[in-house]
Amino acid sequence: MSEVVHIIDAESGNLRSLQNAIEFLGYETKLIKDATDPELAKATKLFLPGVGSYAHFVKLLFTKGFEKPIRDHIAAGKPIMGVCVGLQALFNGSEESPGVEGLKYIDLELKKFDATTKSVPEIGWNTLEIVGDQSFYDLNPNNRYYYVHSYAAIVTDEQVRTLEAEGWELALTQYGDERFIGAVSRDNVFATQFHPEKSGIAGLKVIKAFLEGKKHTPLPDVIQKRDPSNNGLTRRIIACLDVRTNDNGDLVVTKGDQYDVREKDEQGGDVRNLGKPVELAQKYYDQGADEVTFLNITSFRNSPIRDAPMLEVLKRAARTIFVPLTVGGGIKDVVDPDGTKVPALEVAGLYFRSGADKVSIGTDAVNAALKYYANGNKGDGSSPIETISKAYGAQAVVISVDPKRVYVKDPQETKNKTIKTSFPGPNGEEFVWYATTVKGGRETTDLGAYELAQATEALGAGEILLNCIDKDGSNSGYDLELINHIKSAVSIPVIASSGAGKPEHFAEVFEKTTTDAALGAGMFHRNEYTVDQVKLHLADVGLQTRIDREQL
Ligand code: 1PR
Repeated sequence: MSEVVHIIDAESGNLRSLQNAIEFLGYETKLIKDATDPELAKATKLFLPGVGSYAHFVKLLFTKGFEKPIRDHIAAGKPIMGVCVGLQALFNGSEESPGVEGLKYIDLELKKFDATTKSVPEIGWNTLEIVGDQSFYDLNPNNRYYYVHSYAAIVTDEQVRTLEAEGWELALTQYGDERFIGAVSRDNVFATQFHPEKSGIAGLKVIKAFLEGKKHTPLPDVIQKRDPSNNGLTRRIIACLDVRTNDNGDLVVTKGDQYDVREKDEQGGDVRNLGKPVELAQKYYDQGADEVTFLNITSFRNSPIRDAPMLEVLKRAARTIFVPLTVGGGIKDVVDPDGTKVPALEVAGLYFRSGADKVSIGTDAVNAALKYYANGNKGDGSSPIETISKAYGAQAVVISVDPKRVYVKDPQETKNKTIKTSFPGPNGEEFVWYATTVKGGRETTDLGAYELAQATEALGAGEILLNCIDKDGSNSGYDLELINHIKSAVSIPVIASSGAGKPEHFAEVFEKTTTDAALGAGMFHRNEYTVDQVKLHLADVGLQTRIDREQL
């Protein structure tokens, strides 16, 4: 019988991915939801994962009575591993939640990253530097690990020396010009700010080393020099799967031209079928995709119950794919066919519990932004962006924007922000704004994409997935003007999407814009290029990417 590993479940977020990673390594997992569960005292190896806001998580630990059993576990010398906000809980407190005290094992406060020079949250793959002459728990400074957070234990040299003197082993991570604790350990306590369960094989090795009690490992013979470009993050490549039911009722990956996913009439007019969602997702993970996104493109017609196949897709994909998974389509308040109201927070919860790390909101984000402006540039707390972000953290809420170019002769013709375009309109118009659309491009609104991005950031979104209907499926490269336009609107990360047709287009978007990630769909589905070919090309032109060379 396999050994059971216990995970504290303060009900603050998705633990499915961590369970999947531990189970993939051959262990059984048991979630502990109740601090009085006798199994908790008997647990040998304990995980303390946390996502979302610091106050939310730490308060749950205290109110649900987990503080004492955690302290008893640590005092008994039994191994415990904190992940993300689980690491943060070991500190005194956080600037995020003034007055909320942490477990105070590490005498330091967490601070917010400076968003004036870089995107915040930090979302992406960063390295770490081990302080001292040996590594701990298989952390490898040549590997990349997945981070997603706005607050961190930002440290000075002096604080590092003090913590070392107190017996803490440290691995430090640099994001832009700020350096923070990426991993920390002392005696039986170990914690990582990054998500090992979302860091490919490199991350699984860290979990494995913890579970096997393999504390100290030699550092690699050669430690690659850190490349400070792009604030230390690799160029993030995302594979996107537009999923829908075809005319035979099967769930397929499809791909449109400017959002039209049906073959031409003379070819039968069927929904284009490019493969099975889980198989393709696995293929792209194996090829080195840094993230996989599933968009249920006709979800606005369905109820969450009838969306069950998408939940199943996620559950299956999350079992063997250890990079972040995003799911979009139908994240909104819905009414089931039997009349039951299901709030968006619950719909999102279904996806998180099935293994999604982020949800992406399209149509309903436009509704929320319109309401925000009508309400004097304020949210009222009721939009799905606000409710999901409050419960699961801003990093879990992606806004999927489906914009279309609108040409004008004079910026005065619209209340939306325009740009002077290098590609004038059909009548020589020199200015353009981007109209947002809803319901998969079927309806166009008079809200600009720039305005949508700003409103949704203010409401608590953590990332923008920036599509472009004019470019979708065109293989002609990204709309660089649109990407720069939206990047100038927000400080949250932006994912460039629509138009990628060859590896050179990825290089172009990273070189000519400050996009935080680039997404491709059709060129991968049609087997024209693989994700690793894109990464090889980026490496050739001097853009760093993540390559997971580890083996378990
Ligand atoms: O409005 O919250 O229910 O979400 C619906 C989601 O489905 C939105 O994220 C919306 O972008 C997406 N969607 C709806 N209809 C379509 C369609 O194609 N008919 N697809 C659609 C969006 C855009 C990208 C695509 C890139 C890259 N597809 O996901 O993968 O454009 O393509 P390329 O690299 O081949 O050019 P809601």
